[in-house]
Amino acid sequence: MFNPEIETLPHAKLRALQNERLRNVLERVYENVPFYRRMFDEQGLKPHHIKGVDDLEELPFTRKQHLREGYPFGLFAVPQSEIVRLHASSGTTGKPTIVGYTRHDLGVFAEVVARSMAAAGARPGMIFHNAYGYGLFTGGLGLHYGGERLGVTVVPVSGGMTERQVTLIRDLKPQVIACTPSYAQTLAEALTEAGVAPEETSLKYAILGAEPWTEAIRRDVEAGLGVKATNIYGLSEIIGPGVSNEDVHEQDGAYIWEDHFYPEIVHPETGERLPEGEAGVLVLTTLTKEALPLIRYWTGDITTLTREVGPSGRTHARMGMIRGRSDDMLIIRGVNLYPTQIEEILADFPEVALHYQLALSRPHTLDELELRLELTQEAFHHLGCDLTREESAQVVREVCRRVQGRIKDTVGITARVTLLAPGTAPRSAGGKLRRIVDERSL
Ligand code: ADP
Ligand code: K
Repeated sequence: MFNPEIETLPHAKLRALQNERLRNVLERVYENVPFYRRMFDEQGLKPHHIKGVDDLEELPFTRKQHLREGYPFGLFAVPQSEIVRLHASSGTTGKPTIVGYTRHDLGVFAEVVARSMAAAGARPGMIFHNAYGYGLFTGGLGLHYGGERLGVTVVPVSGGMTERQVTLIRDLKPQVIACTPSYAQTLAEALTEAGVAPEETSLKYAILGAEPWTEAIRRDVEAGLGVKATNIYGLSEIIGPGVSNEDVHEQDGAYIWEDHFYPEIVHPETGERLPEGEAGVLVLTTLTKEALPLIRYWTGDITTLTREVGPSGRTHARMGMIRGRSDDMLIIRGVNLYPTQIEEILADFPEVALHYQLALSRPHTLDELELRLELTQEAFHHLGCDLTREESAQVVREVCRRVQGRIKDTVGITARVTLLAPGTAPRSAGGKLRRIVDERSL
């Protein structure tokens, strides 16, 4: 364990620590974040009315939409001069969600990732191949500084360029790797193709997250890379990856580092707290964040929670694998995508009708996105009557290319775009166009 004292803190002490930290964070958001002051005022409450985590139910949820309304820094609780780093994740529309960290927050981030990596099997002195994306995403830098804190040798590979990754794995002989589960499958195949058998790789531990996965994928990665794989979970709004991680000897629920993040599971429709073990939406409250403290943040991720002490002796709550989403957010190669982002882009293309179909498949190990669009009647008529066949084919290609470019530029995902005649996208029996066709079998 990276921090045995905290990770095994008896329940009563952990609860007392959480309550004290919660009261502190509520005072701070009331003083410094107009959104939260309004929220308390509207409930007729003052921060001191909430004595501890059991009283949290009296407060409403904070949602992605509130971050969007305050874009970019509206929910920050400290002046910009105290922010030492920004990251971003997908917003529901063209603007991303911006998150910020004080120096203290970055210390917490490194600490919880170090705990996560240690739980995953990493030890000081090991070599760590970090194939999470660097940049505005929290993944790359999050694992990077957590790795440094733990004391591993970090190789900041980032995502992509699979051949180079294979070379680095063969030559540098890392014991630990972090990436998305689907990319781990891709790497396993590339290693096999390069003539490296799973039992010959130096790799021992894989830390996988950023997208949903299953026990079947775990078996596949473990066999393909010759590793033990654990689930790392997190989201930028709360801190990034490292909100929770499984223990490599248990592989039975990811420990949520509860001295920093207080979890609840609530009913996706009523918002009521659910009894332990029932599946619902994970709601998280940050207990120590300075720059962007969030109270009862609605993650949208569906899972279960247990507070039973784990076999490792850790007392923190454990969450199951993510089973789905309460909203229509899609995750494509670890990158979040909201259909509303696509709608906003399409609004700029008058040739294209507003009903579209997003088709997702995983023909091999990685996700593919196809966007099926229909021409408007008017555009279709124009192409058919005013232009030659060749000219209209040219126009269609051009529109597809521009839509693809805009998606790539705003969301960072390469989509295959097809443009169809009006009314010809495949519809269900009732004649309704299914907007999302997700054919990835997880
Ligand atoms: P990250 O880079 O950690 O994926 P984002 O903020 O971009 O952070 O995305 C967070 C979302 O990604 C989560 O709300 C969840 O839907 C998904 N996610 C992250 N980790 C996992 C995981 N281990 N299993 C399933 N989904 C995950
Ligand atoms: K993600």
